[in-house]
Amino acid sequence: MEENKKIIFSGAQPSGKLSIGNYIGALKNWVDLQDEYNCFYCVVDMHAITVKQDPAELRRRTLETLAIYMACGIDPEKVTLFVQSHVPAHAELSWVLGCSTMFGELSRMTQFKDKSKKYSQNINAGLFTYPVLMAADILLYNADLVPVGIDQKQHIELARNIAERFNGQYSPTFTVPEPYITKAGAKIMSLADPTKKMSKSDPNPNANINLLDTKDEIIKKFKKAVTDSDALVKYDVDRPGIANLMTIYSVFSGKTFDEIEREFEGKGYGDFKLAVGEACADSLSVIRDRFDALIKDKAYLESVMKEGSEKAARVAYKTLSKVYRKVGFVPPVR
Ligand code: ATP
Ligand code: LTN
Repeated sequence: MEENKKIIFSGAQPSGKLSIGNYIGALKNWVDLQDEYNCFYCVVDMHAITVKQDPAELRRRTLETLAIYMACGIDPEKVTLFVQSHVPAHAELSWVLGCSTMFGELSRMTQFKDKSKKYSQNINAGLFTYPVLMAADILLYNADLVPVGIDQKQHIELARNIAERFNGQYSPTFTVPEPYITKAGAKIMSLADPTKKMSKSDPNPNANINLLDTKDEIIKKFKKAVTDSDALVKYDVDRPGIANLMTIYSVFSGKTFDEIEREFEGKGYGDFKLAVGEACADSLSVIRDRFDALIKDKAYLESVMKEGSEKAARVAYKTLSKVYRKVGFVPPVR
């Protein structure tokens, strides 16, 4: 670990197949930042069990998520890449931080409110304290920056409040983290309902593009994407369907909104949707090929996980033992 570089932490849940929302909002930035920062990238399996998961599927998806990170360009030689449950310090710090977090603060989290509606049969305590575990993830590594989509901004603000409160209650311990959210692509919308966030756990397969979808699937889904009836390719926030497709096209083609508007002047939505599908499929085919090779090599994935969790644990336990000392726990006699 280079001492003079700033620190980044981020993670995604292995709660489904990663979507282009996850890629554009988070993963793409993780890749772009890995040379300049000391990065910790994590598969947050402990967060995933806040909603019901099939154990065998969770196991499979955790490995797949790790392979997808690498297929997108995350280099395990440059960053610390690991699985959350392999570093028990996350759960341990979460308990302590929970005692510096107010019930009222957690009650205001919009993700909790949304997920309690969506999973009304399973409003468990973990779903409620989810943001405390997320604060522990970030604060264990004293991260300066946290690259995420805009939906996570409120959780990072809470992590900042927890850090400041703990630092004030005891003495300066944690770095107060900043969110890193890019303007373009901070919130990719569902293809089936462009007023809703694209979410990997959406039960409607036409709502999102998975990073491992085939070219055919991708083109078909874009063809069905919900837009308005204007048939005019022009960026306008009040036309969320077309604005969303333009954002996606811009990310995958590298073209600006002006260039896109000129390219489709006088053409209809049919041509435009096909172009978006092709640009997206071309970019994702590289990721898919790399993924196919990586997922076959279980020994390699296991060696990455092992090395990553050892590296992460060294940093994490340094922070945790400082925290235990500050709150007044008697050190164990060894
Ligand atoms: P779930 O559907 O299980 O809640 P999710 O698709 O919302 O999952 P997460 O694992 O919670 O994904 O998020 C991983 C990262 O991807 C986070 O940084 C999150 O902000 C970002 N992200 C998720 N969905 C989008 C989206 N539609 N647009 C931009 N960023 C997104
Ligand atoms: N809560 C995030 C996933 C997540 C995360 C983190 C992101 C868990 N721990 C730490 C950034 C930093 C989500 O639902 N998208």
